[in-house]
Amino acid sequence: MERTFLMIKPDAVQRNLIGEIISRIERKGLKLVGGKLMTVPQSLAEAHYAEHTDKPFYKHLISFITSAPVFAMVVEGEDAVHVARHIIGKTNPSEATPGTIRGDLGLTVGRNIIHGSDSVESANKEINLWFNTEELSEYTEPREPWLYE
Ligand code: IDP
Ligand code: MG
Repeated sequence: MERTFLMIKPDAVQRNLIGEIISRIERKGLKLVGGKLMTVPQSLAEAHYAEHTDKPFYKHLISFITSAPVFAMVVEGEDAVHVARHIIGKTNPSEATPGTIRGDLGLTVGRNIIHGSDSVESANKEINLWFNTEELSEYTEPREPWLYE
């Protein structure tokens, strides 16, 4: 089983979309193993988006992510990193396929609803950055035999 890090961004929290988004993740079959509403400290935002330091949108990105609470999550499932990115959709919501979270709920790249780790390596890094091990739960869901062979 694979784990990935997801973060519902301030725009979606302010638009009361937490329930809608978690519902899509649950219905897909991914298991929530950690979750918290939090205001992101500047240092965490900078560490999380370190790869984008040189991008023209970096300053706006950091001020947006720290501007209001986010809902950070860890989800688990087979091929979870890829599956989550797939249901999230393309970075720019105006190009994201309808049926995806960004394709259905967003309009512009600067307000694109949700973050999802882009590889197993970044997922592990981001999970460690955002969560302590005691904040993550291991449990079995009764639906699992109906999701996996
Ligand atoms: P991703 O979130 O789909 O992995 P990245 O390229 O890693 O996309 O960019 C990180 C975040 O930076 C995006 O989710 C979006 O919030 C923001 N971003 C990316 N490109 C642009 C842009 O061209 N203008 C404004 N914000 C951008
Ligand atoms: Mg990315």
